[in-house]
Order: sequence, then structure tokens, then C-alpha cells
Amino acid sequence: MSFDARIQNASEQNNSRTVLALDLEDPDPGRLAAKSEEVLRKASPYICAVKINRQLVLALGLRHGVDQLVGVAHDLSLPTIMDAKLNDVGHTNEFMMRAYMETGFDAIIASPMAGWENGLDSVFKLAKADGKAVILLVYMSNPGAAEFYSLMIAERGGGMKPMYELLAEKAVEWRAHGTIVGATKPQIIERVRRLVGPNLRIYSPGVGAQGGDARMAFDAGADYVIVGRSIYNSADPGETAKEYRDASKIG
Ligand code: O7M
Repeated sequence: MSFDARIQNASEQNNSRTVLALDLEDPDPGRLAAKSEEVLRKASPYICAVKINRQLVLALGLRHGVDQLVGVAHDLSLPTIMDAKLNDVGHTNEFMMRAYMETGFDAIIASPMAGWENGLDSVFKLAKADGKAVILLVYMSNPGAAEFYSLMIAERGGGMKPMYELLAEKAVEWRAHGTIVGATKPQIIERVRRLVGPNLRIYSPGVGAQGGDARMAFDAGADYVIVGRSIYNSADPGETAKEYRDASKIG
């Protein structure tokens, strides 16, 4: 089943548009794996996908580590997103993409800054052949994001536009599944929604701990919010995930 179908199914089944960011920390790998699995299981009825970062890959490894969490997510009918922020030349991107796909991930996050030719072309090709999704960074949630994503660039035919608008256009041109736009910038979510049209998905991180508001992100046009610390650091991750779910109910 494609990532698109998987996330839609999970979203409908759990009536949720929350992606859980599983970024827990613990110096002991065994405890880290157990804690991550516990949070995932508790939040699972209230989320539509799980996103795993490189910090977990560094601590646990892909084999006999992160792959087991991916398996647990799949057993719970949840799709998995690898937040690799791929940003290298073609052959190493391809190597990393293959490794993440073999681990069972359904979607990958990449940075469009690598460009297409001998950059992200290999990633999109592999993804397309196997029903995987590519999600591109378009505007990050941290304050420093403005330094580059808002940088005004000259257009070929004259005129100027901010960098993130070009990145949103690239997401459409390259047929990405979706984009990342920080929840801390609802007006930019609105602008990106206008640029990418109704079909490209907008994932919005930065909710809660970073000051973004889920409702504002949805109202501005986001399809999904990505939430980490507010859920896994709460006293009751299941209950907190449920509160996010209820705040973003589809119908
Ligand atoms: O809810 P938090 O702040 O604890 O975590 C947010 C998650 O979203 C965390 O996993 C970050 O890596 C991720 N994220 C951002 O916080 N901001 C961004 O601009 C982009 C991402 C992200 O998911 O990039 C793909």
C-alpha cells in the first residue's frame, strides 16, 4: 500500500491529523527503545503516523533497533516517516534512501536545496518505484529559518520572491507527496497552500513546545501537525495525544 493510502487510512480510522515525533532521549539504548515503544503504543489510537529522527537512528541503529519500532508502528496500522532531511549528492542520497526503505519506512523527508540533477533525482526515482513518499522542507519552524527560507531571490524573468516560494514550486514540479512548513508561521502555511494547490500535503511541526498552535496551523491550510515533546514529555502521552486529536478532529 502506498504511503498516501496508509496515512489516509490511519487518519480516518483514528480521526486524527497528528503525526507523533518520536524524539526521546536516553543514554541507555535498551531503555530508549523501550520508552519509545511505550509512548508509541500509548499514543497510537490518537495519531495518524509516526516520524522518526536521525537522533534515534544514531542511538539505536537501523537494524535490530529502529526497524523494530517501524514494525511496531506497522502492527498498529500506522505509517512511518523517516526524518532524514536528505541533502547530499545523488549516490549517497540513494544509499541512504535504500537503507531507510529496507528498514520499512513509508516516507522520507528531504531538503530541496540539493537540487534535482544528481541530487534528489535518485530519491524520487526510488520512492516512486516503491510507493514511498517524499516530503520536502519548505519553511522550518525555528526563528533562524527566516535567514534563508525568507531570503529574497531574483526571478529569471525579473522581480523578486522569497526562497520558500521557489521551494514550494519545486515540490509541485518534482511531484513530492508533501511539504514541511512550521506551525509557528501560519501566514506562510497560507501562502504555501495557495502555491501548491489542494493536493499536496502540508505537514506542520513546531506545535506546543516551539510555540505553534495546531488549530491555527489547520486553519491556515495544514493537513497534518507534527508533535513531539508536548506528547512524549507529558505525564500521560496517551491522554495528551488524545487532546491533540480532539482539537483537530476531521468530522
Ligand atoms: O514538537 P517538538 O518541538 O518536540 O518536535 C518537533 C519535531 O518536528 C522534531 O522532530 C523536529 O525535528 C521536527 N521539525 C521541526 O521541529 N521543525 C521543522 O522546521 C521541521 C521539522 C521536521 O519535522 O522536519 C522534517
